Amino acid sequence: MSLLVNIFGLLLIAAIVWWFWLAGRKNGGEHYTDTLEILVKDGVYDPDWIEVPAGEEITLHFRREDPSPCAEYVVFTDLDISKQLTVHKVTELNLPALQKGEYPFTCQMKMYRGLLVAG
Ligand SMILES: [Cu+2]
Repeated sequence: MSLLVNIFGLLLIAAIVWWFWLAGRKNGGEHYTDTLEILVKDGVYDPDWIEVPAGEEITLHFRREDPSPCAEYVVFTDLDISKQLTVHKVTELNLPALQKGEYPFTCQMKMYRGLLVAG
């Protein structure tokens, strides 16, 4: 009996992990367009998971609505690119053509976190 309970428990955990993983990807993921705006507010980038085309120069648009210094810069550590964001304005950030892969972006203290997925 307890074995059955354990198996059921494991299956339940697996189902929950699976569901959250899928749901997270679905909610967070957004396809890049040249009009996509990334909202910078309340400690999160929205969207915080963006699919972008590899091998093309792209321009990201950050709309910063958080006046706190925390949100002032967006930093792409792997690309050695950072940009100061203006409050209540849209700041454009040009990126070079990317190879396939994942490129995290953060504020300078790494409290805001997002991910570009080039593919
Ligand atoms: Cu910060």
